[in-house]
Amino acid sequence: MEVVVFGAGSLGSLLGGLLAREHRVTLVGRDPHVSAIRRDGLQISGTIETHVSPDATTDGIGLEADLALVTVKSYDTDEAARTLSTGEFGAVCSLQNGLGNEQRLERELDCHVLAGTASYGARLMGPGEVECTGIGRVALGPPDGGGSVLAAEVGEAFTEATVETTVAADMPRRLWEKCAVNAGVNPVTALTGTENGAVLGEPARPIAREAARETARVARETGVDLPDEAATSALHRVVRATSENTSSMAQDIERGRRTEIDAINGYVVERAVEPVPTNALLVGLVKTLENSRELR
Ligand code: KPL
Repeated sequence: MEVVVFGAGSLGSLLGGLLAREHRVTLVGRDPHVSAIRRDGLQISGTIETHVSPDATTDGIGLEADLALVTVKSYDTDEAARTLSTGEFGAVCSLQNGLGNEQRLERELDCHVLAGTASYGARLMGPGEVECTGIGRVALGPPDGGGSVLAAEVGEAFTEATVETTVAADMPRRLWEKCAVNAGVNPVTALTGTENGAVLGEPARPIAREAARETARVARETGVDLPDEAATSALHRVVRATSENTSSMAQDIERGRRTEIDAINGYVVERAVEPVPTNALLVGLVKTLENSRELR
């Protein structure tokens, strides 16, 4: 299968690199990472050790492939969609944080859009090198749920490349569950400069749990069956498995970058019918921090 990975940051580079063991992959990213990959290939270290030589480019215009994986930050989705619309793809699959990404891709693209979640841990170590900090799982399927031949084909291609993959008929529930976890972990760790594990201790725990419960309530308001208990258990399970990791939002703040708060807690606030005070407070605090550091 020919695969374009649009957004060769940490997760995009890791998954693109793993897929390159079996498929023809083009990574779309920024220099100096792209130049290093073109020159020396991509080194994957950590839990998985391998060296691969995918194509790499900084120019995403006019590309063609069976599949485009979108791994850009959620606030770059509209621009990614416009760039991808200049090319030709059999399918596009979002593997991004937050909610609403697939709908924004669908607005610009006339090919099938799939939704996905990825729990692989990845960290960019330097140009041309990405560390796998934990083998996770990719789940993918139609954004509105149900099955599709296309999702099955993409799932098979991932599995052939030994990427742990589930083809899922319940992507709406999975996306909201992941959002509930991120809504609890990401802003709390970003605001306090702590690792994920801090969220299970006092006094952070009830704040994160309440953010996850509110997210589950909004999921139900939009017709997705996500009980509070499922959201809080997912929060605890993921935090226990990633307790020493720095969340993506905490990394963004640490590195002086804008966060994905709008697509996570901000999306929850926007879609809520009943008040969601914990999510609203977390959005306000993270945006205040971003504004004070001129990150927006
Ligand atoms: O998805 C994550 C993130 O950091 O964005 C979690 C699951 C919280 C792992 O760090």
